[in-house]
Amino acid sequence: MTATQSADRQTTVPQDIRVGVIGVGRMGADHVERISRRIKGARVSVISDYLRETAEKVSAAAPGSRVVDTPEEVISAEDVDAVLIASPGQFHRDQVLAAIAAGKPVLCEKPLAMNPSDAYDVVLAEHGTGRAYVSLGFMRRFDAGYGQLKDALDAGELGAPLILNCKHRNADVLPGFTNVHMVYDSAVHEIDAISFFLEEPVVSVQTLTPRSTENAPEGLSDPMLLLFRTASGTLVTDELYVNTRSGYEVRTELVGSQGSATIGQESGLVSTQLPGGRWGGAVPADFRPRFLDAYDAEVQAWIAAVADGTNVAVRSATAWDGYAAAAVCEAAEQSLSADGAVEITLRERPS
Ligand code: ISE
Repeated sequence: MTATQSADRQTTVPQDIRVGVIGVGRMGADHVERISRRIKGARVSVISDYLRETAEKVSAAAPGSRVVDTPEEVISAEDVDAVLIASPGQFHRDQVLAAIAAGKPVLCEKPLAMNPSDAYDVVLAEHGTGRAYVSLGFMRRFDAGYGQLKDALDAGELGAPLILNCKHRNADVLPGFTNVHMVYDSAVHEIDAISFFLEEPVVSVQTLTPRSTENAPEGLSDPMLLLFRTASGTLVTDELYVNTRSGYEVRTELVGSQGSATIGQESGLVSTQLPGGRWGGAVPADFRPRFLDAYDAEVQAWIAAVADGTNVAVRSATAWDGYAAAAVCEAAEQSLSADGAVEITLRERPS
């Protein structure tokens, strides 16, 4: 949306923000359905996917949307006010840069880029415009439990944070998932959680690989343990296990000097009716049902920020967060073949 369009909106009846969506695989299709059915103040206007057939199918369920052939056409379309990117990570840098150049707010699924240098290009490009354009899809920032833990920390209820323990388990992952994805696709959520909860940089990371599960494909180190140290000396553990074959579990425990708090142990319905007299409840199959409310809240907050011209919601991850996460991911990846911890030095943060 241009500045004039934004000013017009304040004097005329509010119109829906027209969102162009790039990439409608698993996550992109989920966002199209969210914007079409659950989000207020927005609609999907233009869609592209490298599989045209997939785009057509998703568009058919999004009233008023049309399909174009390329991401560039989505970004430049007259009927697109804001861009949502859910293509594979290696395309994010160029697509986000194109959205910034077109003066359109963009919500990009994580990661921002596959290396810190590419991510820093985005930080500089956005900074050069003098405006905020980039929101990053770290949806956990909008999860109710994450919000409660953050509020407790900020209110000083737990004292000084000493240790943050994270567990991240997936039933399975998509074919072709490698150690690089393990870091840039999965651990990146906990890396952003460090920025969100502790608001300080990570200065070193060590990646440890125990014996792998027989469920993992050849060459994948699963589980994987990452150990981070922050600038003030807080330690963070991240236990990743992405082929459990059971369900989706994300747990976070903050050990503070005045008390500890745990989130992510939602049990939902616990039943004693299971065969054999056992008791149990349901574990979500993957991250979409588990974080449905968080995704909805994230996209709704983004649309509200686009509508009011600020473009980036208050709790959202920014381009800088994406750069900082990429720098830590690179070090975590290097640590896979290094002896011990790898140090991280961030580049200058533009004021
Ligand atoms: C996936 O891309 C996600 O973002 C999920 O939240 C995460 O749990 C999973 O490990 C990733 O592959």
